[in-house]
Amino acid sequence: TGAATVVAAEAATLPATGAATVVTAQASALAAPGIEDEGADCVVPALPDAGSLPTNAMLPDPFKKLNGTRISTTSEWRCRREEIKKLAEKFVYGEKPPKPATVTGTVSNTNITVNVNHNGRSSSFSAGVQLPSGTGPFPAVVVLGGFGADTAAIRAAGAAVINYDPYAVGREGTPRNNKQGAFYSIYGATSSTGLLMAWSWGVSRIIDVIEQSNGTILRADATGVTGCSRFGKGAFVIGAFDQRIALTMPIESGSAGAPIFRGIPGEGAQSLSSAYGEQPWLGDAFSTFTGNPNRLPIDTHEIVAMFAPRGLFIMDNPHIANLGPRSAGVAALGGAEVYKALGAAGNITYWSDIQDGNHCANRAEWRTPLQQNIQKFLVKTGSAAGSIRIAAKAQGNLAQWRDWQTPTLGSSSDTIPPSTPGTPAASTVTATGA
Ligand code: MCU
Repeated sequence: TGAATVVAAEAATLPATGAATVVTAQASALAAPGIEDEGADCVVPALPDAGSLPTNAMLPDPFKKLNGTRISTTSEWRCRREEIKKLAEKFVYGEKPPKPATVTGTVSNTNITVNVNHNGRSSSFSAGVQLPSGTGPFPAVVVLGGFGADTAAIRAAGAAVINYDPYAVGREGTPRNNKQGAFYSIYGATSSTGLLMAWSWGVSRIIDVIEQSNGTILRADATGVTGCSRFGKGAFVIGAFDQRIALTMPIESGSAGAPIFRGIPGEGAQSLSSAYGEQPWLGDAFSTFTGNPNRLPIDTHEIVAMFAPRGLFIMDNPHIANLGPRSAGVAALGGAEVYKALGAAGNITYWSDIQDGNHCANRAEWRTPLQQNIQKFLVKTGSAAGSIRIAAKAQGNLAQWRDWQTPTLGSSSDTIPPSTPGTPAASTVTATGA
């Protein structure tokens, strides 16, 4: 793992006393780990088979490990998160392959090119760049699809806009057995991975190219992502599955995005079978859950939890029931419990308190929190605390959806065995996840 991880892990081991520690905890809470998947080295037990999943009408306990015990320290979250990631890949979105053998490309003031080679196959795509005023290198927000996101506000806040065409990486309008786009050119047209995860892979490769560039135009440690509607679903999955993304801002994502799957039927949102069938957004394996989400071993509150402690600003529209705003609010409330347990409650914002009911409208209410989030997580000059701000008409009750309580997690040092001669120092053990 990289140096940034070590810093975060060491900060988390400091005793939780005194004002100085609060500052340290805040600094640690802000740090994105700097690698795509911090828990890649975790040993995850065998996942359940689709056929043997129990029915559970409640949201699964995000703190409960596959072995049945609950995590009790913050350091255990890293590998519990990896379990959630693997479950989400297996049952919801399809697998996201790790970084391909070769990724090359260029970053200019106007364009990013990406070339990928893997197992004898290759593909390429590009994305437009619009810089803000001022002197770089700049942070950047990847904007999917070009509508719904306030790109003027993003640039005015000091971040570049990367205009990403998700369809270049995973096309819509194709049958599940003939998926197309740069991802499927590499991993095959019959890959069971859905479009949302393919889009996620594409953004990860853009970040690879930024990391490999000379760093004079765009900063690799300050990437955000946003998009509205189907591209809100995309932004949600993209941010969840790449921990280099410091700020994720999904807008009005609807079914297959933020809303808890278990809440969608009761709320009358776009049905799971409709969302599954409309486009191959979700992975093929989700087909077995479209009639009954209660057998899912995870739900989207745990996808929200995968972001913790990174920046997450979910924007939602309470005026369109088809979007499942009540279910999205419950996902935020449930995921926020993990943020709380990690001491990062101020890093998540959910906002559906808006006037204009038009889908993907440009909204005055979101401009200030959008810019505050960009300044805090990307420009790194701000410190505004996030908040959960759910419109009265879309209030959900987390208590009705859970049968678990949020633990007080001990500091990481609780799990570190006393060091013995010849073994690595305690902080090193923590940082490598042992
Ligand atoms: C909310 O996102 C989708 C919705 O899931 C689809 O059913 C509909 O066709 O398109 C929405 C969208 O992407 O609108 C721009």
